[in-house]
Amino acid sequence: MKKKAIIFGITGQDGSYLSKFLLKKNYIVHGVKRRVSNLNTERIDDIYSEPFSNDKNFILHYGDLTDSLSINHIIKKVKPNEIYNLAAQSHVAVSFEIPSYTTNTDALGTLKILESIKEIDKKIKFYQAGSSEMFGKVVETPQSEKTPFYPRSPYAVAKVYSHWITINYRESYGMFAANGILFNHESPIRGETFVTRKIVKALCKIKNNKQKKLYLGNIDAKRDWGHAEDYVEAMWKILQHHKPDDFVICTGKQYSIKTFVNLTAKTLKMPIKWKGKGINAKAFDRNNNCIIECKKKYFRPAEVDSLIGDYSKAKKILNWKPNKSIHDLIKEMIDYELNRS
Ligand code: NAP
Ligand code: F7E
Repeated sequence: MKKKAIIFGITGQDGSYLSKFLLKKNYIVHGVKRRVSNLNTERIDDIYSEPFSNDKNFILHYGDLTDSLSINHIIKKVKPNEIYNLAAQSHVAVSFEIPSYTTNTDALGTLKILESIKEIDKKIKFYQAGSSEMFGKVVETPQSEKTPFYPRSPYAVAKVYSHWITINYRESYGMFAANGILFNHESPIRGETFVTRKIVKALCKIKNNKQKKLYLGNIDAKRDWGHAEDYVEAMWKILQHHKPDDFVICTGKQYSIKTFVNLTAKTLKMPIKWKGKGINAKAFDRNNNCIIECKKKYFRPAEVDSLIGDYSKAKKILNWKPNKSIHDLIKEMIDYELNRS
């Protein structure tokens, strides 16, 4: 019998990569999408054609993490073996503007799924999409499963709740409920307002004379960036382990936003020169035109300055490691962007 999985957040970056990964593993994938006024299935539309799937293997349902009835109904109807909770208001900066909605979705949404599993069938395995943002103002470097959390945004606080409620349901009710603590992961289909996609898209346009300037926020922040394709494999491995546990997933390498800009410009063969520091930093092209500036509106009320993870537990127990480097990632993102325009 084929395994059945439900993915909440099917229309997002990870939902798309995970669907394709599970379909290749011969799963029947049920995705939960929300009703929106514009089409939101662009990232998964190609799944309906070869080599992935057909209408029998890939089934979409309307639902919303703020609506327990829809969650309950879908889980009861599908009776899945595994549930992946990837749904979230996932933008950290936006979470400062809509903290209540972010909490409702990113914290209480997780609780609603766990309650439904408890009520319907405690044998259903559950994966929670935790985040390195939970480490926030880091208390140790690099960050591992043992590092205490210090969340710095409504988003991160909500994810800490989800992390602990997942552990609580595992310990209280013997459920297979596991957390991934994933560091930033990107791809050509990353949301366009996250910094990597924003940089790649803008520099490609600037190179082709379709845009004059890119505005950024804090370019001194540092992140541990991996590729989404590698990270969805880790999600699946976490649920195949013989016992539910929590795992940090990362590359163990760190770059600043400024370095990400420089690497992208270098790959595009666009020499740039920086002048000034902090919010006054500006980048100039070979003709001395200013092509990058910083704007206050892209700075956050509280910043996470530096994240770098340690994935040795995942390597040892799950035999997982990242395959794609930041250079592979940037090259892939650029190729996708240039082919679109
Ligand atoms: P994403 O591209 O923003 O996708 C989020 C998904 O959640 C979308 O399908 C979105 O639907 C859906 N969603 C939002 N609010 C919802 C609601 N109220 N009810 C149901 N669905 C809702 O995020 P991602 O990068 O794929 O990340 C997947 C998960 O991993 C998220 O939980 C994120 O917080 C977490 N995470 C991401 C990273 C990363 O670096 N990518 C790292 C650590 C953790 P629409 O398409 O309709 O908006
Ligand atoms: O910002 C700085 C910004 O929005 C990265 C989400 O997937 O990963 C993501 O959260 C850094 C921050 O990602 C701009 O201040 C500078 O320091 O790409 P980001 P994030 O906040 O790290 C974690 C792991 C998640 O869980 C989240 O769901 O870049 N930055 N200038 C900027 N950021 C943005 N977005 N836009 C700028 O113009």
